[in-house]
Amino acid sequence: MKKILVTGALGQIGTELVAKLRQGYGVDNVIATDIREIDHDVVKGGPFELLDVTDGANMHELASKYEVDTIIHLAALLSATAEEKPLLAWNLNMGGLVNALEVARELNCQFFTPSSIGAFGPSTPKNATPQDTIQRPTTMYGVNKVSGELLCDYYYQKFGVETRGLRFPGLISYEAPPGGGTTDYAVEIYYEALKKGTYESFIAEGTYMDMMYMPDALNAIVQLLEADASTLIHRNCFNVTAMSVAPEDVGAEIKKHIPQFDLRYKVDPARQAIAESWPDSIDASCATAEWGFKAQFDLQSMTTDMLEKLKEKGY
Ligand code: AKB
Repeated sequence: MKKILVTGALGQIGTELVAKLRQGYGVDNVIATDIREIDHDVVKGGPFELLDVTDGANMHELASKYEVDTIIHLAALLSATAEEKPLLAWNLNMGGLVNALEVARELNCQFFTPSSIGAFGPSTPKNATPQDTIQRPTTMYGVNKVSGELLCDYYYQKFGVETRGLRFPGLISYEAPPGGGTTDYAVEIYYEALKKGTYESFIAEGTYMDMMYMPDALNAIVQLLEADASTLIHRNCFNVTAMSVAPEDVGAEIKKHIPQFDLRYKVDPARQAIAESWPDSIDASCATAEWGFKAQFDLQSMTTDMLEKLKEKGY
């Protein structure tokens, strides 16, 4: 039986992952932690502790107290915020990661942390970006992600920590909003389409990036954590994706449900520059071959579900 500590549990991924893990492994076996406490199921529906991930001693104390055997480390600043506050991003993203890896080493825990398409840069092949390729990102977030991938490799090779990870594309979801990411337009567009019938995209027309619907992301995390180690050639940074889309593709799909929907553009140069440094589409065939990754949702089925779920929430 797994006993799992999750950091950043109130973020976009954590909010839904904690619910899924509690359902699968039992409420008392999932310890949610975050730097803030709010009135939410993640806090009220099972064990919850306040944790600043830059405080390694407190992380160790909590992991020992609950006798966890798995750490899922999600707390991090996303790309656009990291670019605005690079020093904070380095300290939080790298400091938090090394603390979490140290706790995993000391307590012999399995370990998961997400990497990102942000780990690629302008010199990376733009289309069908391979699993193993050039990684010279030009953003602080990308520097953090490549360093994180290498650090996880190091903890596995040097100390035998069972580290695993995925390079996530933009994640689209309706439970908790993302914050400070470059791909956030692809979430905001659904909310605004229902609220106002119009959306002003901060990413330019024709800019392709990979995306995935949250249920596929959550399944991928659980599937990779449960994968037989002997099948894994790669370990910490599997490319995973469900679709490669530009804003107008998402807009056109929304229009099928809301014909009057009007998509406009007010490009944010900072986020546009980040988007242009990332691949247009990545190749996830190693994840498929090594542990059976397969996304269920494409743009069409995701859009139908997103709009339905948001309407149920009153949008
Ligand atoms: C971001 O836009 O920063 C994230 C990511 C792709 O890692 N959603």
